[in-house]
Amino acid sequence: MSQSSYIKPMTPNGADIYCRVIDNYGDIGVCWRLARQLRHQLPQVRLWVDDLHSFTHINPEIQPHLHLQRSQGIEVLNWRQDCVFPPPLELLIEAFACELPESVKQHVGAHTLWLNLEYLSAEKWVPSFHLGASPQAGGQTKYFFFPGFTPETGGLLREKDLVSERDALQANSETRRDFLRYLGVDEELVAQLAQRKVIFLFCYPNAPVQELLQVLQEHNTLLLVPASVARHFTFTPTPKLALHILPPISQTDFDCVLWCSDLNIVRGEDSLVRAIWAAKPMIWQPYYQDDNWHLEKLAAWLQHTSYNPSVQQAHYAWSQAAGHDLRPALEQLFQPHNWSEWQAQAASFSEKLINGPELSNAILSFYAQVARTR
Ligand code: TRH
Repeated sequence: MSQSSYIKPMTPNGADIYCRVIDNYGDIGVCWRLARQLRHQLPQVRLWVDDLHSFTHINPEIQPHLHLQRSQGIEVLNWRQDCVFPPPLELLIEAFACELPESVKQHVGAHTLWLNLEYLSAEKWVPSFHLGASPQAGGQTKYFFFPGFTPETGGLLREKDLVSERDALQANSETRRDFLRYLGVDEELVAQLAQRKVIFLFCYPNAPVQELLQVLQEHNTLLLVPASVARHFTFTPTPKLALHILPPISQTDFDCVLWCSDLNIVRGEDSLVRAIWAAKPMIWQPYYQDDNWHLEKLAAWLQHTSYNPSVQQAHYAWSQAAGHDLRPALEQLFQPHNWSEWQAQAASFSEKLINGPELSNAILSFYAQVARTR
Protein backbone atom coordinates (compact mmCIF):
# COMPACT_ATOMS: atom_id res chain seq x y z
CA MET A 1 0.00 0.00 0.00
CA SER A 2 1.40 3.41 -0.90
CA GLN A 3 1.81 6.05 1.82
CA SER A 4 -0.85 8.29 0.26
CA SER A 5 -3.59 5.61 0.18
CA TYR A 6 -3.11 4.63 3.81
CA ILE A 7 -6.22 5.40 5.86
CA LYS A 8 -5.59 5.70 9.57
CA PRO A 9 -7.93 3.49 11.62
CA MET A 10 -10.67 5.57 13.19
CA THR A 11 -10.93 3.32 16.24
CA PRO A 12 -8.43 3.62 19.10
CA ASN A 13 -6.14 0.67 19.85
CA GLY A 14 -7.62 0.61 23.35
CA ALA A 15 -8.72 2.73 26.29
CA ASP A 16 -7.24 3.64 29.66
CA ILE A 17 -9.76 4.77 32.25
CA TYR A 18 -8.47 6.34 35.47
CA CYS A 19 -10.83 6.40 38.44
CA ARG A 20 -10.48 7.64 42.00
CA VAL A 21 -13.15 6.52 44.43
CA ILE A 22 -14.14 9.65 46.37
CA ASP A 23 -16.92 8.14 48.44
CA ASN A 24 -19.85 5.86 47.71
CA TYR A 25 -19.93 3.83 44.51
CA GLY A 26 -20.90 6.40 41.88
CA ASP A 27 -17.47 7.06 40.35
CA ILE A 28 -16.41 3.45 40.07
CA GLY A 29 -19.98 2.54 39.09
CA VAL A 30 -19.88 4.76 35.99
CA CYS A 31 -16.29 3.78 35.12
CA TRP A 32 -17.03 0.08 35.35
CA ARG A 33 -20.08 0.36 33.11
CA LEU A 34 -18.14 2.48 30.63
CA ALA A 35 -15.21 0.04 30.63
CA ARG A 36 -17.54 -2.84 29.80
CA GLN A 37 -19.23 -0.88 27.04
CA LEU A 38 -15.93 0.14 25.45
CA ARG A 39 -14.57 -3.39 25.68
CA HIS A 40 -17.30 -4.56 23.29
CA GLN A 41 -15.72 -2.34 20.65
CA LEU A 42 -12.03 -2.17 21.55
CA PRO A 43 -9.37 -4.87 21.84
CA GLN A 44 -8.01 -3.59 25.14
CA VAL A 45 -9.45 -1.65 28.06
CA ARG A 46 -7.49 -0.90 31.23
CA LEU A 47 -9.28 0.40 34.31
CA TRP A 48 -7.05 2.01 36.96
CA VAL A 49 -8.79 2.22 40.34
CA ASP A 50 -7.36 3.64 43.56
CA ASP A 51 -9.75 1.74 45.86
CA LEU A 52 -10.34 -1.84 44.83
CA HIS A 53 -12.08 -2.59 48.09
CA SER A 54 -14.98 -0.27 47.19
CA PHE A 55 -15.00 -1.85 43.74
CA THR A 56 -15.74 -5.28 45.30
CA HIS A 57 -19.13 -3.92 46.44
CA ILE A 58 -20.37 -3.61 42.88
CA ASN A 59 -18.26 -6.32 41.26
CA PRO A 60 -17.79 -9.37 43.51
CA GLU A 61 -15.17 -10.82 41.12
CA ILE A 62 -12.64 -8.19 42.16
CA GLN A 63 -9.85 -9.30 44.51
CA PRO A 64 -8.68 -6.17 46.31
CA HIS A 65 -5.12 -7.38 47.02
CA LEU A 66 -4.17 -7.95 43.35
CA HIS A 67 -2.19 -5.35 41.44
CA LEU A 68 -3.45 -6.59 38.06
CA GLN A 69 -6.45 -8.78 37.35
CA ARG A 70 -8.91 -9.40 34.55
CA SER A 71 -12.63 -9.10 34.97
CA GLN A 72 -15.02 -9.50 32.07
CA GLY A 73 -12.24 -8.93 29.54
CA ILE A 74 -11.04 -5.75 31.22
CA GLU A 75 -7.63 -5.30 32.84
CA VAL A 76 -8.24 -3.90 36.31
CA LEU A 77 -5.18 -2.27 37.89
CA ASN A 78 -4.64 -1.09 41.41
CA TRP A 79 -3.75 2.60 41.03
CA ARG A 80 -1.13 3.20 43.72
CA GLN A 81 1.38 6.03 44.13
CA ASP A 82 4.29 3.72 43.34
CA CYS A 83 2.87 2.28 40.09
CA VAL A 84 4.99 2.35 36.96
CA PHE A 85 2.48 3.55 34.39
CA PRO A 86 2.73 2.41 30.78
CA PRO A 87 2.26 4.99 28.00
CA PRO A 88 -1.47 5.59 27.54
CA LEU A 89 -3.53 3.78 24.92
CA GLU A 90 -5.13 5.88 22.18
CA LEU A 91 -8.21 6.73 24.24
CA LEU A 92 -7.40 8.15 27.66
CA ILE A 93 -10.27 8.85 30.03
CA GLU A 94 -9.70 10.81 33.21
CA ALA A 95 -12.88 10.23 35.18
CA PHE A 96 -14.37 13.17 37.08
CA ALA A 97 -11.21 15.29 37.10
CA CYS A 98 -9.32 12.63 39.08
CA GLU A 99 -5.93 14.15 38.07
CA LEU A 100 -3.76 11.73 36.10
CA PRO A 101 -0.30 10.71 37.28
CA GLU A 102 2.42 13.08 35.96
CA SER A 103 4.18 10.33 34.01
CA VAL A 104 0.95 9.46 32.18
CA LYS A 105 0.33 13.11 31.27
CA GLN A 106 3.87 13.41 29.92
CA HIS A 107 3.32 10.46 27.60
CA VAL A 108 0.09 11.70 26.03
CA GLY A 109 1.13 11.73 22.39
CA ALA A 110 -0.44 13.05 19.21
CA HIS A 111 -2.43 9.85 18.64
CA THR A 112 -4.06 9.78 22.05
CA LEU A 113 -7.40 11.43 22.65
CA TRP A 114 -7.52 12.67 26.25
CA LEU A 115 -10.97 13.19 27.75
CA ASN A 116 -12.13 14.34 31.12
CA LEU A 117 -15.39 12.51 31.73
CA GLU A 118 -17.70 14.80 33.67
CA TYR A 119 -20.63 14.18 36.03
CA LEU A 120 -24.10 13.80 34.60
CA SER A 121 -26.30 16.85 34.85
CA ALA A 122 -29.40 18.08 33.02
CA GLU A 123 -28.50 21.73 33.62
CA LYS A 124 -28.82 24.11 30.66
CA TRP A 125 -25.13 25.05 30.51
CA VAL A 126 -23.98 21.45 29.87
CA PRO A 127 -24.25 21.36 26.02
CA SER A 128 -22.14 24.51 25.66
CA PHE A 129 -19.32 22.99 27.76
CA HIS A 130 -19.50 19.54 26.17
CA LEU A 131 -16.39 18.85 24.00
CA GLY A 132 -14.74 22.03 25.25
CA ALA A 133 -10.97 21.94 24.63
CA SER A 134 -8.50 22.64 27.40
CA PRO A 135 -4.84 23.21 26.35
CA GLN A 136 -2.44 21.48 28.74
CA ALA A 137 1.00 22.49 29.99
CA GLY A 138 2.64 19.73 27.94
CA GLY A 139 1.16 21.06 24.71
CA GLN A 140 -1.60 18.49 24.46
CA THR A 141 -5.34 19.14 24.49
CA LYS A 142 -7.78 17.65 26.97
CA TYR A 143 -11.49 17.67 26.08
CA PHE A 144 -14.40 17.85 28.49
CA PHE A 145 -16.92 15.14 27.80
CA PHE A 146 -20.35 15.51 29.38
CA PRO A 147 -22.97 12.80 29.60
CA GLY A 148 -26.46 14.23 29.32
CA PHE A 149 -30.09 13.97 28.41
CA THR A 150 -30.12 15.70 25.03
CA PRO A 151 -28.56 15.05 21.60
CA GLU A 152 -26.17 18.01 22.14
CA THR A 153 -24.42 16.09 24.96
CA GLY A 154 -22.56 12.78 25.20
CA GLY A 155 -25.76 10.92 26.12
CA LEU A 156 -26.17 8.07 28.60
CA LEU A 157 -24.59 4.64 29.03
CA ARG A 158 -26.96 2.03 27.65
CA GLU A 159 -26.10 -1.57 26.78
CA LYS A 160 -27.22 -3.04 23.46
CA ASP A 161 -29.38 -5.74 25.06
CA LEU A 162 -30.68 -3.65 27.93
CA VAL A 163 -34.23 -3.21 26.67
CA SER A 164 -34.74 -6.82 25.57
CA GLU A 165 -33.33 -8.18 28.85
CA ARG A 166 -35.44 -5.76 30.91
CA ASP A 167 -38.59 -6.56 28.96
CA ALA A 168 -38.00 -10.30 29.31
CA LEU A 169 -37.76 -9.98 33.09
CA GLN A 170 -40.68 -7.56 33.44
CA ALA A 171 -42.97 -9.59 31.20
CA ASN A 172 -42.57 -12.82 33.11
CA SER A 173 -43.86 -12.83 36.70
CA GLU A 174 -42.24 -16.21 37.43
CA THR A 175 -38.79 -14.87 36.39
CA ARG A 176 -39.39 -11.90 38.67
CA ARG A 177 -40.28 -14.23 41.55
CA ASP A 178 -37.21 -16.37 40.85
CA PHE A 179 -35.00 -13.32 40.96
CA LEU A 180 -36.44 -12.24 44.32
CA ARG A 181 -35.87 -15.77 45.65
CA TYR A 182 -32.27 -15.56 44.41
CA LEU A 183 -31.94 -12.34 46.43
CA GLY A 184 -33.05 -14.30 49.48
CA VAL A 185 -36.55 -12.83 49.85
CA ASP A 186 -38.81 -15.08 52.02
CA GLU A 187 -40.99 -17.50 50.07
CA GLU A 188 -44.06 -16.23 51.94
CA LEU A 189 -43.39 -12.70 50.66
CA VAL A 190 -42.62 -13.90 47.15
CA ALA A 191 -46.04 -15.59 47.13
CA GLN A 192 -47.69 -12.27 48.06
CA LEU A 193 -46.21 -10.26 45.21
CA ALA A 194 -49.53 -9.65 43.50
CA GLN A 195 -50.75 -7.86 46.63
CA ARG A 196 -47.58 -5.92 47.50
CA LYS A 197 -45.75 -3.07 45.82
CA VAL A 198 -42.04 -3.81 45.64
CA ILE A 199 -40.11 -0.65 46.51
CA PHE A 200 -36.34 -0.33 46.20
CA LEU A 201 -34.84 2.21 48.60
CA PHE A 202 -31.33 3.48 47.80
CA CYS A 203 -30.92 6.90 49.42
CA TYR A 204 -28.55 9.15 51.39
CA PRO A 205 -28.81 9.27 55.20
CA ASN A 206 -30.51 12.70 55.22
CA ALA A 207 -33.63 11.53 53.34
CA PRO A 208 -36.91 11.58 55.34
CA VAL A 209 -37.04 7.80 55.58
CA GLN A 210 -39.18 7.69 58.76
CA GLU A 211 -41.94 9.63 57.00
CA LEU A 212 -41.70 7.32 54.01
CA LEU A 213 -42.06 4.30 56.32
CA GLN A 214 -45.14 5.82 57.97
CA VAL A 215 -46.80 6.04 54.56
CA LEU A 216 -45.72 2.55 53.52
CA GLN A 217 -47.08 1.03 56.74
CA GLU A 218 -50.54 1.72 55.33
CA HIS A 219 -49.86 0.14 51.92
CA ASN A 220 -48.90 -3.46 51.26
CA THR A 221 -45.21 -3.12 50.54
CA LEU A 222 -42.09 -5.19 50.20
CA LEU A 223 -39.18 -2.80 50.77
CA LEU A 224 -35.77 -3.80 49.40
CA VAL A 225 -32.90 -1.90 51.02
CA PRO A 226 -29.12 -2.29 50.54
CA ALA A 227 -27.41 -3.05 53.86
CA SER A 228 -25.21 0.05 53.42
CA VAL A 229 -28.38 2.20 53.45
CA ALA A 230 -30.31 0.23 56.08
CA ARG A 231 -27.64 0.76 58.73
CA HIS A 232 -28.52 4.46 58.90
CA PHE A 233 -32.20 3.89 59.82
CA THR A 234 -34.47 2.04 62.22
CA PHE A 235 -36.97 -0.18 60.47
CA THR A 236 -39.83 -1.92 62.24
CA PRO A 237 -41.69 -4.30 59.96
CA THR A 238 -45.50 -4.31 60.30
CA PRO A 239 -48.10 -6.67 58.77
CA LYS A 240 -48.31 -4.45 55.69
CA LEU A 241 -44.69 -3.31 55.47
CA ALA A 242 -42.19 -6.11 54.94
CA LEU A 243 -38.49 -5.49 54.66
CA HIS A 244 -35.65 -7.30 52.96
CA ILE A 245 -32.05 -6.15 53.38
CA LEU A 246 -29.82 -6.70 50.37
CA PRO A 247 -26.12 -7.56 50.57
CA PRO A 248 -23.78 -5.82 48.09
CA ILE A 249 -24.74 -7.09 44.63
CA SER A 250 -23.20 -6.82 41.17
CA GLN A 251 -24.29 -4.03 38.84
CA THR A 252 -26.09 -6.61 36.70
CA ASP A 253 -28.14 -7.73 39.70
CA PHE A 254 -28.61 -4.11 40.74
CA ASP A 255 -30.29 -3.45 37.39
CA CYS A 256 -32.52 -6.50 37.84
CA VAL A 257 -33.61 -5.18 41.25
CA LEU A 258 -34.68 -1.94 39.55
CA TRP A 259 -36.52 -3.85 36.82
CA CYS A 260 -38.32 -6.00 39.43
CA SER A 261 -39.48 -3.11 41.58
CA ASP A 262 -42.68 -1.13 41.20
CA LEU A 263 -41.11 2.04 42.60
CA ASN A 264 -37.40 2.90 42.60
CA ILE A 265 -36.09 5.45 45.07
CA VAL A 266 -32.53 6.11 43.92
CA ARG A 267 -29.62 8.50 44.45
CA GLY A 268 -26.51 9.85 42.69
CA GLU A 269 -26.04 9.74 38.93
CA ASP A 270 -25.58 6.13 37.94
CA SER A 271 -28.67 4.77 39.66
CA LEU A 272 -30.66 7.70 38.28
CA VAL A 273 -29.87 6.51 34.76
CA ARG A 274 -30.47 2.88 35.62
CA ALA A 275 -33.83 3.70 37.22
CA ILE A 276 -34.81 5.62 34.08
CA TRP A 277 -34.02 2.51 32.02
CA ALA A 278 -36.18 0.43 34.38
CA ALA A 279 -39.13 2.51 33.13
CA LYS A 280 -40.91 2.36 36.49
CA PRO A 281 -42.07 5.18 38.78
CA MET A 282 -39.03 6.60 40.52
CA ILE A 283 -37.88 9.27 42.95
CA TRP A 284 -34.35 10.61 42.57
CA GLN A 285 -32.19 12.14 45.29
CA PRO A 286 -29.14 13.99 43.90
CA TYR A 287 -25.84 13.84 45.80
CA TYR A 288 -25.80 16.65 48.38
CA GLN A 289 -23.86 19.80 47.44
CA ASP A 290 -23.20 22.92 49.49
CA ASP A 291 -25.57 25.86 49.05
CA ASN A 292 -28.25 23.50 47.79
CA TRP A 293 -26.68 23.20 44.33
CA HIS A 294 -28.08 19.68 44.18
CA LEU A 295 -31.59 21.18 44.11
CA GLU A 296 -30.65 23.03 40.89
CA LYS A 297 -29.67 19.68 39.43
CA LEU A 298 -32.93 18.18 40.56
CA ALA A 299 -34.97 21.05 39.07
CA ALA A 300 -33.09 20.78 35.77
CA TRP A 301 -33.75 17.06 35.58
CA LEU A 302 -37.41 17.38 36.51
CA GLN A 303 -37.79 19.87 33.65
CA HIS A 304 -36.81 17.12 31.23
CA THR A 305 -39.49 14.81 32.54
CA SER A 306 -43.18 15.38 32.06
CA TYR A 307 -43.90 14.43 35.65
CA ASN A 308 -47.01 15.94 37.22
CA PRO A 309 -46.88 18.26 40.29
CA SER A 310 -47.32 15.47 42.87
CA VAL A 311 -44.31 13.60 41.51
CA GLN A 312 -42.28 16.80 41.56
CA GLN A 313 -43.45 17.57 45.10
CA ALA A 314 -42.37 14.09 46.23
CA HIS A 315 -38.93 14.69 44.70
CA TYR A 316 -38.41 18.05 46.40
CA ALA A 317 -39.69 16.74 49.73
CA TRP A 318 -37.34 13.75 49.51
CA SER A 319 -34.27 15.85 48.65
CA GLN A 320 -35.01 18.61 51.14
CA ALA A 321 -35.67 16.08 53.92
CA ALA A 322 -39.14 17.65 54.20
CA GLY A 323 -41.12 14.69 55.48
CA HIS A 324 -44.29 16.72 56.05
CA ASP A 325 -44.55 17.39 52.28
CA LEU A 326 -43.65 13.84 51.33
CA ARG A 327 -46.65 12.21 52.94
CA PRO A 328 -49.44 14.07 51.07
CA ALA A 329 -47.56 13.75 47.77
CA LEU A 330 -47.13 10.00 48.15
CA GLU A 331 -50.72 9.50 49.34
CA GLN A 332 -51.85 11.24 46.13
CA LEU A 333 -49.51 9.23 43.96
CA PHE A 334 -50.55 5.88 45.43
CA GLN A 335 -54.19 6.47 44.39
CA PRO A 336 -54.85 4.00 41.55
CA HIS A 337 -55.49 6.59 38.85
CA ASN A 338 -52.41 8.68 39.74
CA TRP A 339 -50.30 5.58 40.10
CA SER A 340 -51.21 4.46 36.56
CA GLU A 341 -50.42 7.93 35.26
CA TRP A 342 -47.01 7.87 36.99
CA GLN A 343 -46.28 4.45 35.49
CA ALA A 344 -47.17 5.72 32.01
CA GLN A 345 -45.06 8.86 32.39
CA ALA A 346 -42.06 6.87 33.61
CA ALA A 347 -42.36 4.47 30.67
CA SER A 348 -42.64 7.24 28.09
CA PHE A 349 -39.71 9.22 29.57
CA SER A 350 -37.56 6.10 29.43
CA GLU A 351 -38.61 5.40 25.85
CA LYS A 352 -37.77 8.95 24.80
CA LEU A 353 -34.23 8.72 26.19
CA ILE A 354 -33.62 5.25 24.82
CA ASN A 355 -33.59 6.86 21.40
CA GLY A 356 -30.96 9.43 22.45
CA PRO A 357 -27.16 9.20 22.18
CA GLU A 358 -25.27 6.41 23.97
CA LEU A 359 -22.19 7.55 25.90
CA SER A 360 -19.58 4.96 24.80
CA ASN A 361 -20.60 5.32 21.14
CA ALA A 362 -20.48 9.09 21.45
CA ILE A 363 -16.93 8.87 22.84
CA LEU A 364 -15.80 6.64 19.98
CA SER A 365 -17.48 8.92 17.40
CA PHE A 366 -15.64 11.87 18.87
CA TYR A 367 -12.38 9.90 18.71
CA ALA A 368 -13.02 9.26 14.99
CA GLN A 369 -13.87 12.93 14.43
CA VAL A 370 -10.62 14.10 16.04
CA ALA A 371 -8.58 11.37 14.33
CA ARG A 372 -9.81 12.55 10.91
CA THR A 373 -8.36 16.01 11.53
CA ARG A 374 -4.88 14.73 12.43
O1 TRH B 1 -23.14 5.64 45.35
P1 TRH B 1 -23.69 6.93 44.89
O2 TRH B 1 -24.30 7.75 45.91
O3 TRH B 1 -22.59 7.72 44.12
C1 TRH B 1 -22.30 9.07 44.35
C2 TRH B 1 -22.74 9.92 43.20
O4 TRH B 1 -22.41 9.38 41.95
C3 TRH B 1 -22.12 11.29 43.34
O5 TRH B 1 -22.41 12.11 42.28
C4 TRH B 1 -20.63 11.15 43.48
O6 TRH B 1 -20.00 12.35 43.53
C5 TRH B 1 -20.37 10.37 44.73
O7 TRH B 1 -20.92 9.08 44.57
C6 TRH B 1 -18.92 10.25 45.02
O8 TRH B 1 -24.82 6.66 43.78
P2 TRH B 1 -24.77 6.17 42.27
O9 TRH B 1 -24.19 7.24 41.40
O10 TRH B 1 -26.11 5.74 41.91
O11 TRH B 1 -23.82 4.93 42.24
C7 TRH B 1 -24.13 3.72 42.85
C8 TRH B 1 -23.49 2.60 42.04
O12 TRH B 1 -23.38 1.44 42.84
C9 TRH B 1 -24.30 2.22 40.82
O13 TRH B 1 -23.42 1.90 39.76
C10 TRH B 1 -25.00 0.94 41.26
C11 TRH B 1 -23.97 0.34 42.14
N1 TRH B 1 -24.40 -0.63 43.16
C12 TRH B 1 -24.21 -1.97 42.89
O14 TRH B 1 -23.76 -2.34 41.79
N2 TRH B 1 -24.53 -2.87 43.87
C13 TRH B 1 -25.03 -2.51 45.08
O15 TRH B 1 -25.29 -3.39 45.92
C14 TRH B 1 -25.25 -1.11 45.32
C15 TRH B 1 -25.86 -0.69 46.63
C16 TRH B 1 -24.92 -0.21 44.34
